[in-house]
Parts: sequence; structure tokens; C-alpha cells
Amino acid sequence: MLEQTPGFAHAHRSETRCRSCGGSNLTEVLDLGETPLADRLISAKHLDEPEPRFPLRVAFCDECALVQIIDTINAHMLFDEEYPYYSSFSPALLAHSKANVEALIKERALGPDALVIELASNDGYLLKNYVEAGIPVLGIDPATGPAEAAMAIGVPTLKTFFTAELARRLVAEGKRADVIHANNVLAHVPDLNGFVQGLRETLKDDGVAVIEVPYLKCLIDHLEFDTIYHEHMCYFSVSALDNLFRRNGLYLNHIQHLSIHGGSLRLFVERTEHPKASIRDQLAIERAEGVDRIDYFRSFARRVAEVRADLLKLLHKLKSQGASLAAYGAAAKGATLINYVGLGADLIDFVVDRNVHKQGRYMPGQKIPILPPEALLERKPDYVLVLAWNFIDEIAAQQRAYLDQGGRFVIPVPNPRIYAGRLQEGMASA
Ligand code: JHZ
Ligand code: ZN
Repeated sequence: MLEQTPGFAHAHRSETRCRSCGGSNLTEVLDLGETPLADRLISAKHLDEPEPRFPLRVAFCDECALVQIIDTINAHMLFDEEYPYYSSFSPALLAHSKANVEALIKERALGPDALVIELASNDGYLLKNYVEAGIPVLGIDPATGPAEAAMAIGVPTLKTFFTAELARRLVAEGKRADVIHANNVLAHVPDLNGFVQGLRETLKDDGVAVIEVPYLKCLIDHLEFDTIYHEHMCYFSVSALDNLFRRNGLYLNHIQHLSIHGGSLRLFVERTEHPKASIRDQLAIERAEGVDRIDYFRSFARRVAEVRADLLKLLHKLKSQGASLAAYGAAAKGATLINYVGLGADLIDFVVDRNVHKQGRYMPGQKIPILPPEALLERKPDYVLVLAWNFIDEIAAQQRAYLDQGGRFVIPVPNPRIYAGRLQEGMASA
């Protein structure tokens, strides 16, 4: 057991077995040190209190190819009443979700007799589209603020975690679903097999689970190491997903590639097996490139350390030239980045974010204040490090006035650089 922040040791556990197959051949591929919890923003009144930090280590399972963190934090600590992530603050995400719902309603001819369930329904950003179309929905989310926001806009929501036990209760109440959405939640689940079994039970025989996960291959290829934090316990390849679903009587039949969150997969999972070419093709790519083998991850830690060194060098150079620096996006990934790289309030004056629940609070670890985006035009920092680089196009459009006045963006990954108008070839921008 590693040394813990006093008083918080009970909230942390080191895994010795794979979260998916239970195998004991976990090989560490990256150690990001001890970091604070990425979505645990600090309020002014708690600024002087000790902040918990926990080890953050990534491992590869030789048996089922799942990449995962070794360190598990108690879920109630991760998703408490202060959880600040509200999906609805990104218009690009709202448009992405709406298009997905419209396509499913059409393809599956969903109507008033159908039931759509969303796991981790957050503030109702997706289900509200079904409600508008007169299709019954049920949201499930344990985070108090977002769940209440969903109910306030007419999205019925159970404020709890989805587990195999809750699935049995829903089935007993006759609530099996035609469609189950689960976006960016599979990685958050401590009992992966229990969650997937619950999914299976809650799906109607001909139902489909539509699941979005950030894609491991994008994480590795584009050095998106900042998307690693304690909330994200797993990092999925198609190979590992295929193993996971199959073990629990579900089948990955189709995938779509999405640019959101730095490169994601949308999975179509059903109770019967009839894979489309998209599955065979991607499994073949992963096999050919070795994503299902440890070698693929061997140089990752070295390349991540290079990003850290390059970013520090760039920012210190700007600072030594007399430039002032701020950052955009109090994203969870931003917390990993500033804490792993070591970017403190001495270097970055403030962070801006549109999410009103984040404004007025402080970044974990480094305690940099979070302000509304208008602060960029008011204070005119010379450079803005874009922590939410996955939304760069949207942010650049919104901050046109700042850029036109000579302000400059710095993009941290995959290679730290001053923004020249568009992202590097192949990078996602949502
Ligand atoms: P964003 C989130 O991670 C949440 P985060 C979660 N941890 C998860 O699993 C992953 O996604 C996949 C703000 N913003 O969404 C909003 C603006 O201010 O990339 C957010 O605070 N203005 C559950 O937190 C942040 O930036 C804008 O114009 O790393 C973006 O955070 C836009 C577009 C965003 O991911
Ligand atoms: Zn495994």
C-alpha cells in the first residue's frame, strides 16, 4: 500500500486483479504520480484544508487486453453532491446527442409504447430529445445536481448508481428497455461485469444498448494522457470490449467512430450475435497494430514524459518573455494535466469555464481560480492554455474576439504548440 493523504486512506484501494476478466497479470504501463481527484473542485471556504491525493497508475491486462487504472477510489467520493460536470454546457455535445437520438427514433421506429433508459443521464441533455418526441424515458444518475437539473426539465430520473441489483428491480417493475444509452460511464464503473449483466437484463430481447466510450487507440496515438484520472477506471479497445460483453452474454455488433472527447467509439450491443464488418475490421486493425498486446504501450510513458517536458519548456519560455498566461476549461482532464505537469498559480493566473457550477471554485491541487469566459476579454492574458482541447473549434469560434485582439491559444497535446487555427491532422475536435 502506498502512502496516503492522512484521513483519506479508507477511500482508496489498489487492485491486483483485472476489472474485467479477474486475471492477475496486470503490467503497469504509466505512473502519473499522486494526483487530487479531477472533478473535486475546491470552494473558497475549503481552500486551506488538506486535499486528498491518490496514486494514479495505469496497467494492461495480459489476459483480456483491458487497460485500466490500478487505484480505485470510493464511488461516493467521486460522484458526490458537489459533482460539477453538467453535459449541457457544450453546444457541440448537445448537437451530437440530438442527432444520435433522431437517428435511433427513425431506425427503430420508437413511439409512445417504447422505453428508453439512459445510464449516467446527467442533466437530461440527451433524454430530453426523446421526451420532446413523446417517447417514455428513464434517466439514472447518482450525481445530485445534474439529476435534479434533469428532473427540472421534465426528464424522470432515479438518483442512484446503476448496478445489477437495480437492473433486477427495474425488470421486476416491468421496465425493460428498447434502447439503453450509456455515454461515458462504462469507464466509471467499479463492478464492470455486474454493470454489463445489469445492462443485459434490462434490455428487451430485441433491444439495443448504445454506448459511447473514449477509444484507447486515440488516447495512446494522440498522447491524451490527461484523460486519465480516477473517475476513468478503464480505457477501452474493441478487443477488450468484445471480451467483456461476450463474457456477460452480450454481443458487440457494430461500432461507429466519433470525434468527440478526443476520439470515441459508439458501440451497438445486443443480446444476439450478428456482427457487422465494422467489428471485424476494427478487431483486425487492433490485432495488426498490436493494440491487444503489451508492446503497444511500452513507449507510452516515455512519450508522456516528453509532453510534460515540452509543455513546461514552452510555458516557461513565454513567461520569461513577460507574457501572462491563463487557461480555458476547468475540465477533469485539465486537472490531470496541470497536476502531472506541475502548472501552478505562479504560472497560470486563472482558468475560465462556462459551467456556472465551476465558476468561483478552484482547480484541484493547484488551486487556480475558475472564472467565467468573459474574463479573457477583460484581463487579456497573452496566452491561454486550452485544457479542453477536445472542444478547440467551438472554443476558438466563441473566443474570436479574444483571438482577433491578438490573444493566443496554446494546445497541450499531443505536442505542445501555439494554436495556428486548426488541430493537427487526425486529431478530433468534437
Ligand atoms: P470536457 C468529461 O471530462 C466528464 P472533462 C467526464 N469525466 C467524462 O467521462 C469525460 O468527459 C468523457 C467547458 N467548456 O467535457 C465545459 C466551456 O467552458 O471536455 C467543461 O467544464 N466552454 C464525466 O471534464 C470543459 O470546458 C465551451 O465552449 O475532461 C470541458 O470538459 C466548451 C465546449 C466547454 O471533459
Ligand atoms: Zn483482464
